[in-house]
Amino acid sequence: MSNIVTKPRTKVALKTERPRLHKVILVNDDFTPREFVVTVLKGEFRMSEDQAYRVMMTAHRRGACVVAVYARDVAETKATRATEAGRRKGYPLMFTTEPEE
Ligand code: TYC
Repeated sequence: MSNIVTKPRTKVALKTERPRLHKVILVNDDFTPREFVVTVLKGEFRMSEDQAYRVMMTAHRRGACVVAVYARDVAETKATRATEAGRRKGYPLMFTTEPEE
């Protein structure tokens, strides 16, 4: 008879998944002036005039455009602030967020 004693060892693999980044998306509408969209993009997302104009025109032509990706709370805060900037002027300007795949 075998008298080998084996001690069970439990190994816990510590795997933490990196939190998903969230996209901020600019949604087109028919009322917000182009120049105002550019101003908001520059102010809230630290874009140059050129970058902001391109993003605004992409949303204008295609219906929506990804502005940037951030950690979830940052994306939500920026989208809310940018949407409120439009709301304060009476524009329906809209920024939304969604998780990256
Ligand atoms: N479509 C608007 C106009 O013609 C401009 C605009 C662009 C508004 C992008 C919103 O996300 C937007 N005045």
